Amino acid sequence: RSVGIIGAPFSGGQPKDGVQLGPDLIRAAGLVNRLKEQGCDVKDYGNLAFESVSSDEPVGLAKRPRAVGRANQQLADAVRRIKHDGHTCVMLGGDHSLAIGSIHGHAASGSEVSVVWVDAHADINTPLTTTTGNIHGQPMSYVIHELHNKIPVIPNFSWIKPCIAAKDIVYIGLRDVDPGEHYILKYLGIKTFSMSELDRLGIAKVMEQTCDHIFTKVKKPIHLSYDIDALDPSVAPATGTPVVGGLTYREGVYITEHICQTDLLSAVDIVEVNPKRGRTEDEVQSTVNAAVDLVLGCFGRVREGSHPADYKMP
Ligand code: DIR
Ligand code: MN
Ligand code: MN
Ligand code: MN
Repeated sequence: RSVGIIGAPFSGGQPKDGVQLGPDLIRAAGLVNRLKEQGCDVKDYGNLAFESVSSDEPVGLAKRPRAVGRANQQLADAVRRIKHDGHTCVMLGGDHSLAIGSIHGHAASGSEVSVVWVDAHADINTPLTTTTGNIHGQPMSYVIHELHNKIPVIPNFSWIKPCIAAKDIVYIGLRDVDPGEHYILKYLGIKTFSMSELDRLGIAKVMEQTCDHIFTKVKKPIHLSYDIDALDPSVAPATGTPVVGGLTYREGVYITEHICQTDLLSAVDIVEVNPKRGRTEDEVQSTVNAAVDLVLGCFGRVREGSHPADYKMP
């Protein structure tokens, strides 16, 4: 498997400082070498450089729209290039507003894609339903065809063309959904596995049904957008908006193992790791290690262990 890594040290989709440190921290935990050790070809495309936007007043409710729009345009170009080079793309965030550019660039690189969104939150507010104004709570609304006529004109957002159908989306891990978001999910009939469904079914059935849902008719490449706050705060405390009652480490990793086995994984986002939200160094390391293990799970790491095809017993 060949992996292309792009770092997106961007925090403008939400108000808390520190999430821009995610990419370098995840690399410092040994991501590239550990991927190579498990047999991946890895190309690290480095970090994007985001210029600061001097005057970026809210437009309606949406905060820092110009910075978010520009950063995502840069990211979309980078992801498209990485897909063009033939890699599975790994985008290290940064906050989850970056999914706009990551999904857009992925979809622009070829065929239609399906999206598996693993998150405590649905991130499907429109700029009109948002209660916080933070664009990291809105990325899905900009890329879904069916919401196109609900999106007002926003500076630096005009390049965004909706590219995902509501039927090609599955959510896993939801437990903090705003009323407007809940309405949209029901109104569009989007497939969701909240933490209640996960409690009822178990993670194995959730993943079977996730694949059943996205594989009806043609098998589209999968975009896995993984917010680290999907994991329980006992596992991943260093994040901006932790919510109790989340995925265990094992459930979180199982999702990546199952998606890996489909052989359709085409792009992955790992977002919202924020070292400045950890109260201790242990909390930061636990969060970063979980992020690394999620990526490793996406690219063939299995907990039963493995050995190279040419292994010679001494
Ligand atoms: C909330 C929180 N739904 C919002 N969203 C978060 O700001 O729209 N997403 N934290 O990760
Ligand atoms: Mn979240
Ligand atoms: Mn399956
Ligand atoms: Mn999110």
